[in-house]
Formats: sequence, C-alpha cells, structure tokens
Amino acid sequence: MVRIAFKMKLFTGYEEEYKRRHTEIWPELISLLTETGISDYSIFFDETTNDLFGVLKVENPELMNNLPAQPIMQKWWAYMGDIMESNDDNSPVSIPLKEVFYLP
Ligand code: RM4
Repeated sequence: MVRIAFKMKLFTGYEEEYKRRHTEIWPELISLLTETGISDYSIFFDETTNDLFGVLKVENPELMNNLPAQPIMQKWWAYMGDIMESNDDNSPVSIPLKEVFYLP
C-alpha cells in the first residue's frame, strides 16, 4: 500500500460548489477509483491559497496511470474544468507532494 499526496487549485469562490459536486459524486466514478485500488481518499481545501490537497492510499500506484484513459474519468474532469485549474486534456493541474513525516 502506497500513500500519495498532491495538490490542485480551485478557482476563487467555488468552495461550496466543489463540495457539492463531491457529495454528489457519480457512483460509477467511485467504482472506477475503488477498482483501481484507491482507498482513504480525502481532499482538503486551503482557503488562504485556493489549494486543494488530496491524499489517498493505493495498492499499486502504476494502476493509476490507467485512469486518464477511462471515459468516466475524462467526463468528470471535463465537468470539473469550469471550477478548477486544468490542463489542455481537462485533467486537473496536479502537483505531487513529497512525504516528509509520517506517524502510523
Ligand atoms: C477531483 C479531481 C480528481 C478526482 C477527484 C474525485 O476534483 O477531479 O482528479 O480524483 O475529484
């Protein structure tokens, strides 16, 4: 099991909308993420910078490389693209974070 952390960026003023979309997250996207081996996935919001901090566990991180090609993932990213920083392919701009401390 590997823990992965990353940050993304929300456009100003969309905290409530971002939360709403995630409380109504599509069941087929949840299935895709869990079938990929992802668990314990949280996203926190830093209201001083608009940073979204994601942290998750995954059995085999290489399987996450398959996510961008999945139609449900692409549809979700297109849906989210109006409220967060995205790349040309609609994937969120995501900055990997290095672990510097862990207390199991
Ligand atoms: C985020 C972003 C991530 C996705 C989560 C569920 O807003 O799109 O890529 O893993 O939603």
